[in-house]
Amino acid sequence: MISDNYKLQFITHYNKEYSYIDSARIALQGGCKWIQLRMKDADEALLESTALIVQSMCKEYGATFIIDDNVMLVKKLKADGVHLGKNDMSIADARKILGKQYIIGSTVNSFDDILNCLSAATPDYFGCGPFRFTSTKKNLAPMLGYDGYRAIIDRMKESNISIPLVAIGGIAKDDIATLLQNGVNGIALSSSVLMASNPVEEMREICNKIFI
Ligand code: TZP
Ligand code: MG
Repeated sequence: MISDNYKLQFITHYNKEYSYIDSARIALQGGCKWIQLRMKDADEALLESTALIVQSMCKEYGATFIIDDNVMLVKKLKADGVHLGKNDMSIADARKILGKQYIIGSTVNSFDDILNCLSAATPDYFGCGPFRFTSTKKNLAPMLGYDGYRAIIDRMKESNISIPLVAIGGIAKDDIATLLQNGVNGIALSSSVLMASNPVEEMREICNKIFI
């Protein structure tokens, strides 16, 4: 069973107003309990120094802290886990390095990706998307929409696959109820919070939609 804390993941990002660290602080102040530090354009030193700051903020708020891509940094900092895409270290290799105590998330864009991943290893959750277009991520896979998620979840049920599926990509507050009704287990988002006129309040309202 996916614990309540894993129903909502905030992905760090930046814009004209907010830095990566600001974005994590906003999410935590708004009540999010799961932060993924994603800094595609950062070198190793900047990633590590930012990770240390965001990790201590997450500890202060009792939130789970995972890092995108970088298994060795997760191990070095004793973060809570890692999120890996299809071109990153394999889930099997990451599991060998991190063991079962760490969260390992895997990006998938289709049911075939899920089968492919499971043929080698078992992640703790799938990050599945994109729901719709977003400029936060480059080289987006085709959009899934509600129908795409329904089809993937139906096939997971037929195959008795019960690993939590977290929807991602272009998700805004008003999409959440329908996505959950369609069977997704959790939501990951970033830009709809950072682009809101009051991002902390936006995150609070999103938490209320998910945790009530
Ligand atoms: N993968 C697909 S979208 C995304 C990632 C990591 C980032 C979050 O997207 P958004 O649209 O800012 O919520
Ligand atoms: Mg990656």
